[in-house]
Amino acid sequence: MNIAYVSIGTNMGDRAGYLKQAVEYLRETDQMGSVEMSSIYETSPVGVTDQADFLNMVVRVSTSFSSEELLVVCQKIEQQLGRVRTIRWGPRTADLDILLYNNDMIETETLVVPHPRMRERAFVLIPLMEISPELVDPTTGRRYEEEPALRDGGVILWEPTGEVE
Ligand code: GSY
Repeated sequence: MNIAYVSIGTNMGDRAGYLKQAVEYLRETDQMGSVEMSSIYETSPVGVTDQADFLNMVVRVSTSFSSEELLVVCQKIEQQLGRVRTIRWGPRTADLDILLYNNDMIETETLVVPHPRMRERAFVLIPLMEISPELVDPTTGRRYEEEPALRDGGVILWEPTGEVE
């Protein structure tokens, strides 16, 4: 089995509902083993800042899918949750980004892993460190726990883990 980490974010409509449904879809997918969730955090928007606050979480999945197959699964779930790509960096019903896939470094036309911006994003690092504080970035060899962005503001615990079922 492979171990992958996926970041899920939403800032439209029933935000908690979209997160719960995304986790449910992952759990229902064939070739997906365990799906372990972080808590849910409310986070200030990064990039385009003039938009609604997000809810963010990270899940750790065990899967027999390849990284490219997992990407297709994530994109399908985004579509099932009604995502329409309009403004880049703009509001969205659900965004599923593969952060890590085993200890692999992947660079294809469709997928870059580790996610190229994850080390700069507190809304990714905080839930990621909640699940797996020991993780080391395969490109830098540094522990994510040491990343300065981990101490950026704008990330508030919204619903502790265990309450999403
Ligand atoms: O890359 C994910 C989408 N996204 C987010 C997000 O999920 N959370 C926050 N806080 N800001 C974001 N900006 C973008 S784009």
